[in-house]
Amino acid sequence: MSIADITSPDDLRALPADQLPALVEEIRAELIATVAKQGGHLASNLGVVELTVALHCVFDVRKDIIIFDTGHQSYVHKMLTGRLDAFRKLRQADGCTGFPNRAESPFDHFGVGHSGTAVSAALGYAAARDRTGGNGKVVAILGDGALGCGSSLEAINNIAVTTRDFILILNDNKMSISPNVGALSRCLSRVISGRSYNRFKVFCASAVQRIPMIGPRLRTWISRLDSAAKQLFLPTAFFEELGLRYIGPLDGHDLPQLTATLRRVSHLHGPRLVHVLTVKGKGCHFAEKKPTCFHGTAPFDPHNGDLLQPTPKATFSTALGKTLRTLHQEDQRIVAITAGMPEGTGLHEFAKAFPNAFYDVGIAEAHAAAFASGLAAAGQRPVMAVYASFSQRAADYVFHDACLQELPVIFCLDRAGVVADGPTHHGIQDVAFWRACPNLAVLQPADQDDLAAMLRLAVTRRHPVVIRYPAGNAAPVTAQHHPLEWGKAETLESGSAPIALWAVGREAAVALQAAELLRTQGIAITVVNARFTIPFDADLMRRQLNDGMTVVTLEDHCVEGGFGSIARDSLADVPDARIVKLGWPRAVLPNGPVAYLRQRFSLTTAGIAETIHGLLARPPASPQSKPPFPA
Ligand SMILES: Cc1ncc(C[n+]2csc(CCOP(=O)(O)OP(=O)(O)O)c2C)c(N)n1
Repeated sequence: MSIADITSPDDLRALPADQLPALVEEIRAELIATVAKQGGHLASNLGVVELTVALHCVFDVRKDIIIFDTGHQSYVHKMLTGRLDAFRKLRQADGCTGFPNRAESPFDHFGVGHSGTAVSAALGYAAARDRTGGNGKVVAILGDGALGCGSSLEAINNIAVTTRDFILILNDNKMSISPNVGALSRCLSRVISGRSYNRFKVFCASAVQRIPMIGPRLRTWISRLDSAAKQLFLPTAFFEELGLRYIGPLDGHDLPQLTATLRRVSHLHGPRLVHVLTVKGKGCHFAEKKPTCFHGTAPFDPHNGDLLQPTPKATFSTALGKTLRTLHQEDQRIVAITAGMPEGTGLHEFAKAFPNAFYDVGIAEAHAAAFASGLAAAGQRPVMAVYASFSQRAADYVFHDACLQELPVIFCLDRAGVVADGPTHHGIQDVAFWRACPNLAVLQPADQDDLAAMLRLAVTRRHPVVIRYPAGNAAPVTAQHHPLEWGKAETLESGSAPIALWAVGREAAVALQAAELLRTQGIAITVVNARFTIPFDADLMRRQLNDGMTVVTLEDHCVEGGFGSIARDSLADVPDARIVKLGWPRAVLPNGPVAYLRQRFSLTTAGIAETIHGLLARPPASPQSKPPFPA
């Protein structure tokens, strides 16, 4: 039987054990072929092939609950639950999403994407089962990186007081996206010695048994010492003190042992933790060698791992890393912080150059924000870089720790905008929260030069600043920017048509293309690079509105609560003000690549030009000679 014949979890459970190794190989080949074509998460999935097969052999997802933390490692689960065809179209509009998704399959028991939610959600399932007298098993699969999330630890702290039947699988590959960090990670690495301990234990037991007369008695005595010895060699104490029975460490690539142990564990009672050791990228030479690069990847050549399209040289992430290195040389109080994303945020080179000024706190955005605030309170100049979507974890900390106390922390939010990974990862909601935070400025650069100038300006300020920018190309949008002035926008093009297109951040590149297209159609619009979202250049926009212009705001953010909303609210006193907001709807966006989504929501160059044509066809707004209310 091949993977294509597995159309439901029952097919796998019916498969004779001797056919499983071939299936495992086939799954690995499917993973490599699909991710090579569509991009996605490779190394983590290659690491959990045997584990996922074993889980599906032992547990029945029709009645048992399996919840993956973060969910980037759920591809094998998708294949084994009747979604092979959809998986082959991973992240496409008509294919699978990249994460477990309740709308996609009844076997995706909980939607995930951000780390540190699985144990809580699974515990919710277990509590509901206990309340309703059910008997299904509940299993959470947590990576060693996500174990360090505050939310995971909060949930683990709650297991033993909430339920008497819970299985936590710790998938320990010693890696987060980069090598794992923190004291817990060090505690887990004692397992290396744990393996020696297991070998030593087996050796002692058989040697002692052979000693005539006292051998058997000595053996009983030794087994009493065993649990004490285990505490020395294995990370048992930590989990057992929290009320979880520790089982392991298991070789996560030994399918028969994994299946047999999980079967035994499924019949035990009480909260239990199964510690499984896996290798990130297992079975694929380039992914094993470079697990960080192949954690999440763009399409590549499946034979050697070479990326099919070179990544743009100028990205906002590289610009951040480069500018911060220069700034740190000028002012050593400038330190950099990330939450498990040194490569993704472009801080890895900074980390290499200035290890004493760099902190990777693990997947702990909230802690990172409070930590940065503490550094700022003590006179340092912290710059914290995380992805916009994950920064939402830290929202209260930004408010409570940085904003209320007016501490000069710079929060750099990468991947701000729609991304390839779907709704859990789009960075399109955060401005709606930042706008309510006192003392907080929000800046959005159009390109790498704008970002560098913004960082330089931000480090001179005495309050918190958010600088947010998208993934990808940050090549200059203009040969020469106007010097950056606090709260001021930059007019990139002035036109005769009564339309001012205010582009936010990188949307400036799209706005300029739309202006170019309109010019070929005989329409010359004005294009403004907003630069500042809070405080934005209300004076300039007011003048344009008073001149009878229609302002079109364009942002890679949800239109509700974004720049357009801020502008409209601020200028609500301008009579007949025409501000048209372009951006993403307040909705769960469908699956699909960024280009597809832009097409679907008319945010392409052509779509924007068409909207502007529609606006020009309406009767003009009446110009105001002076503002109706005193400013
Ligand atoms: C709150 C949050 N922060 C950051 C990320 C980005 N991220 C995705 S996977 C990952 C590493 C997870 O490591 P681990 O749990 O050990 O899983 P592995 O990939 O090693 O299997 C990170 C940091 C995220 N998904 N959610």
